[in-house]
Amino acid sequence: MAADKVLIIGSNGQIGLELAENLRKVYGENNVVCSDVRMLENQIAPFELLDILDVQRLHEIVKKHQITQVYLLAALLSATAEKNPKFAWELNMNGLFHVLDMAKEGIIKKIYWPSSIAVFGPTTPRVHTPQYTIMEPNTIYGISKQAGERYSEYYHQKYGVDVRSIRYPGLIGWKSAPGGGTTDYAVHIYHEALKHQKYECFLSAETTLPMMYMEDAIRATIDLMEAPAEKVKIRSAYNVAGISFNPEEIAASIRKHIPNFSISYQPDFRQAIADSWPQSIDDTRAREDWGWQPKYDLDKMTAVMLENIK
Ligand code: NAD
Ligand code: AKB
Repeated sequence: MAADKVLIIGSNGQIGLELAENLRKVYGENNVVCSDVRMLENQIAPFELLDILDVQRLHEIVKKHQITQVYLLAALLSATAEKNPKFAWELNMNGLFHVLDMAKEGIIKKIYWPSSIAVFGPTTPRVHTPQYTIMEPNTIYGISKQAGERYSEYYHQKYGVDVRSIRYPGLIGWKSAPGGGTTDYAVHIYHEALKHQKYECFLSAETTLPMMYMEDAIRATIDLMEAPAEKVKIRSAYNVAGISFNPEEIAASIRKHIPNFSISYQPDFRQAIADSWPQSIDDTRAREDWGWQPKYDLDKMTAVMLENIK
């Protein structure tokens, strides 16, 4: 049987850069093709320039490299999407349709498409949010993720498409910069702590959100994609939990390494987005179905973040 060949779409973003590094270890360097609308100075190869809205170019690349699996990461995140809701809907939905349709036609075999805790909304129970619960997202990003989940499940049930997804919490890593989300503060804070020993946070002190260290998120993604199909019982998207904390708690964790670190608060429009999201997540189904378990807590993540950014 021929080896799996993977295409990452949106490979130069916060998740894509780390995912590419790890998928290259699993499938081999030449079997992971990166693609994005922008090229980096130190771009790893093989790489193709691709706008996911250009369906013809997508087909050309898939054919050229004989791609079997697609990881679709190109999207506008919550804060950026609120500034350009029409385009966010177009990018987040049409990108997914292009890839789902290729799988429906049998051109590709497997899809990974990330969802988000943004699928939940202000009427959702906020603590230990269950897999199945009230979902009334009130951001354009959350609405697009919820619609994407419904479409993914529909394509699986109706056409047998092997599509898999995780509702990521806010992701935190040191190798790449975040791309316009509400949880981005939890990355910026480490850089500012090391540079200036202070940080002005755009969320209030008590805003607790679900978060996860990037290494855990990448491991969850690859574990889900490698799991036997019969174990993947949820084809909308799985809840996964890592760490829940608020700005005051991450600041306290940083102070264990930088005692004079100070934090101040200037909440902006992102506060309303954060207030509509859960504080913690029940990920029982991911643990039961494909063995998910996080490895990082807040202090362990802080130590690794500070050490590496330094
Ligand atoms: P990011 O913004 O850092 O990266 C997105 C990448 O997509 C960028 O490199 C960008 O250049 C590229 N891109 C944009 N438009 C494109 C287009 N038309 N065609 C091809 N590429 C395009 O985002 P990320 O944080 O890496 O997120 C990736 C996915 O994971 C998104 O679907 C996002 O909603 C989801 N997600 C991320 C987080 C998080 O905390 N980072 C949490 C939940 C879900
Ligand atoms: C964002 O803040 O938009 C993302 C997410 C939780 O989906 N980090």
